[in-house]
Amino acid sequence: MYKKISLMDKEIENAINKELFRQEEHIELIASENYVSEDVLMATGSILTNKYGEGYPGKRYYDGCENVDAVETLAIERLKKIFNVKYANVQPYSGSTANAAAIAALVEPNGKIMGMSLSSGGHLTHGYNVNFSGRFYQSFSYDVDENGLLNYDNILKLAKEIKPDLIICGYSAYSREIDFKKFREIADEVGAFLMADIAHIAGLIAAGMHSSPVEYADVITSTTHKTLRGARGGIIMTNNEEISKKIDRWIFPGYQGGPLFHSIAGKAVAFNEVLQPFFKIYAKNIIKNSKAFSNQFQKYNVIIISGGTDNHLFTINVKQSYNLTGKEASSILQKINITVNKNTIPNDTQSPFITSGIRLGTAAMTSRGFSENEFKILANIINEALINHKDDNKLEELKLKVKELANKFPIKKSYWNEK
Ligand code: DSN
Repeated sequence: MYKKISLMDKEIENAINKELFRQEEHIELIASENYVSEDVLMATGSILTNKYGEGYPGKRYYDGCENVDAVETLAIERLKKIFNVKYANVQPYSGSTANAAAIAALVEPNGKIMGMSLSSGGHLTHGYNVNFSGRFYQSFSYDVDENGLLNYDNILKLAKEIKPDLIICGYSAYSREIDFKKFREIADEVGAFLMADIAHIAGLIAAGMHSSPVEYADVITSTTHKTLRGARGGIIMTNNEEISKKIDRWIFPGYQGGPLFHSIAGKAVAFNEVLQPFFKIYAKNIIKNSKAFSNQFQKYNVIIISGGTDNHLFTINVKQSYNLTGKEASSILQKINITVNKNTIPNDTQSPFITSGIRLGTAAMTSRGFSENEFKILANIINEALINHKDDNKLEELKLKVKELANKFPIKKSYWNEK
């Protein structure tokens, strides 16, 4: 269990401790969240936050960097080992700055990029019109087909019409395995670079539970805090030396200033955990749980986008299943201590703020020890709540069940003893 903190600043202390209580009492199903170990927390909250060190290990613009050099070098070496890559940059403050630097390393301003649309499950940084990626580049998007699946023939056809400089694969809300080899073939056919943003599935790839893009993508970006269960931030990897130099320059001095060494230390500690045998078991359980969870919903005739899941998440069409918007469904679940996020579905008629879907992920609760059985119970609770959302007594009864379940599976201090 995480501990309460004590600060001179009582207002912030109070908000943090209330958040600790919220995290413990709620069932967390946001697919991009997780519970880091106390070691990761400690490294992230360490005195490394005091240090400046623009540049890279051995080549800094400041003195006194010998210790942070050791931290950053360990982070880089561990990351290279996890994914079997030659070059890694661990400085991105977030997945978004990682993507900004990676795209800049591959495409000139106003060049053409092609990624999946937001409503099909893509990310803002893959070309959305109000994001840098849609403002500084000519952006084009592909969608999933009528079954909610990637259709590689359609993507190739579009790529031939557009002739993009860069194709982006890897998504925020796509529940099926990605065929990176097919994406490479499409990119080769139209002379484009290929970038894989594995933010969501990085932990599954690291554990060998999802195929790896390393052989196929020119550049791979990720966050470190989703299935990878590390400190919040981003990373970029490549096997191409020339591209790696451009990436380093686009991170610093291109988009960022001083590295956040406390965050890099938190990443490094998590990478060491990812390299341990227990992490493989964890990743396997995430997928097992996700399949059991979505299968249970299907027993209640709930519509899952793409018909199921191969990874840690899936999206429910709540409009068709319960006649609710995503916003309504997520607010109902919040009332009974279940946290999800509203999510657009393919060809959504609602705005991203309302949506017709909710996205559910199993990475966080698998960290707390949930197995298939608990996820089946949870599917039943969610289904009951969304059907009976006007019945306050029913919601109260379900909330008690959720609290009981959450208390039975406290947040863990460490994952090292897991078998
Ligand atoms: N915001 C993240 C997610 O929830 O998937 C992606 O960056």
